[in-house]
Amino acid sequence: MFQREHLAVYFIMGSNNVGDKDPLAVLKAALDGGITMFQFREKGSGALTGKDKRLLAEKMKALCGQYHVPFIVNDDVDLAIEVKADGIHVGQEDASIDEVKQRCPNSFIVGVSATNVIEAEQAAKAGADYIGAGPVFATDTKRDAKAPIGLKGLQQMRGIIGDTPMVAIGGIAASHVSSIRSAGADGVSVISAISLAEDAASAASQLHV
Ligand code: TZP
Ligand code: MG
Repeated sequence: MFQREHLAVYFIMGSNNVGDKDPLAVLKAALDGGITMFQFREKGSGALTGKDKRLLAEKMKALCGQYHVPFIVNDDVDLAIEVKADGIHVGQEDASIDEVKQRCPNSFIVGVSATNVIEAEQAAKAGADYIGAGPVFATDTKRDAKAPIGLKGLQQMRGIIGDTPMVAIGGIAASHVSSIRSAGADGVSVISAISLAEDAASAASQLHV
């Protein structure tokens, strides 16, 4: 059962977010450091496809399972169903919430990205389990990221979505966590703050409030 507490420290990663490191080793360290949810986001240059992508997803899912941490797949509804993920995360250009809910098991956690209050309100009304709000700050990790919404943008989204769980994303470091929480987010989602850290376990633990 999904709870907003799962959003506290939400790690997102694909095989091209870890430099020379082994993505499974980075994920294991992040789990040891106490991440509360994980999203497999395999996209961009050099991203795995087909069987290689599926094999990595299966290994990551098994690892997350050992820690009772939900395993979410970004975008790829077929893969999410195939590997029996715990959920799916879709962006505004991906499959609609209706389609996702129709195709996936009832138990699936469905997350939706929102870059402004209109998208956030629509996602909440359509029954998203959580909203990924951002980018809050500038990021080098996502090339086509929209303009940063800042803490003010987060506050505005919280005002419009009521109780819907919301996690902040984009350029987030440990020093931002308390102000992000104060702006109404239930947690932080990060890629590089953990995936490129020298010590991923320690980086993950520092993202807790
Ligand atoms: N969506 C909005 S910003 C972003 C995504 C996937 C990238 C976040 O990466 P980082 O390294 O935590 O800024
Ligand atoms: Mg997407």
